[in-house]
Amino acid sequence: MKTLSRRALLKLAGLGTAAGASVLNARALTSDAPSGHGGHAGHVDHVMGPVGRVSTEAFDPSLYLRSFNGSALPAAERERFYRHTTRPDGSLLREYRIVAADREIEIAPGIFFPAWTFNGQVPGPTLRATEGDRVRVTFVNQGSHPHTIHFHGWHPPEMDGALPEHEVMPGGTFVYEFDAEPFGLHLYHCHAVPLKRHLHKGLYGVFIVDPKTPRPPADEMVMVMNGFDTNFDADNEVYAVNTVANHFMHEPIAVRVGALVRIYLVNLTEFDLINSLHLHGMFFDVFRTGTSLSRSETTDTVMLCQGERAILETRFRYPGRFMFHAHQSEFAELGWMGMFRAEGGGRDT
Ligand SMILES: [Cu+2]
Repeated sequence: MKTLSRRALLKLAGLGTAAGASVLNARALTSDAPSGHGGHAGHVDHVMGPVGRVSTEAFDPSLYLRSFNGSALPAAERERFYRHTTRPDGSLLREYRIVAADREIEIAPGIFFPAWTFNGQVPGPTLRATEGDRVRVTFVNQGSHPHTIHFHGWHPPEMDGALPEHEVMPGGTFVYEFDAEPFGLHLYHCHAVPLKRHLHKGLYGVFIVDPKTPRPPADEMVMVMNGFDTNFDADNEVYAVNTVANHFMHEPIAVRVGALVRIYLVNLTEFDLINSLHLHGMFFDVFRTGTSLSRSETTDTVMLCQGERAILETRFRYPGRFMFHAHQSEFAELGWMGMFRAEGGGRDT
């Protein structure tokens, strides 16, 4: 692919977000992009409207959204990844198999990124346990570089996956084992050096620890805010929630009016100091890091630092379409934008 600066991509992406359609046009990245001459004097070169779609065969952000412990996988595939057994005290032993592998992924129409993945996907699968469960993760490194898994949460130092002696060489295996605590919304990621490279290449995922007394039933979903540095200049050219730019503009998230919606929001964007989520037409309760059952604040925009996360809860009051996006306009224009579609409770649109 032609080398592409962030500014050039921003220019080519089509800056008209008023129509709710930001664009990442693969054709515009090549030298035969439309020139923008004639009748458009003074305008930057750009093409308006969504062009092309990313294949969801290898990774479907909509399936990832509501997949916990591989619940969206075919049974046989899920068995290879996850199983649990009950322990004498009633808690569970949860066993996972996570494999690091190099894989090219499509992040916007025609834009491929040479990712490093956990189980072939970015983000890696969402792990979910209840406080007090035992977690055992067999990590296999089939990638081309040394990797680790560093979990956020309580664990002994030898399980931290962060020191040079913790690195698992290509072809190697390591078993991480610890008790799931505290309850909250956590993450896991590779901690090999250089850290920012290993992180932004895609080696990260979400780790949810539920309180022993569960949160109220809700329509639950995971959103990982991420970005991709396609030309390796330590600056992101593509932003998304759940990896594929603008995916949820094309495939709005269906929710029910009046139902409790719970979003597990994690910021795994590298190179930018902060990221944010803004939801149109409504407010939500924020539970920062998910470590308390009392809300931290009620707002319509939450800002998270790198590695920071928050549980968001809300109920849609009106049927119809509601946009959500980074409130950093540049991120939104480069792919971090999506839509809810609320149905029921009155007039559907
Ligand atoms: Cu790594």
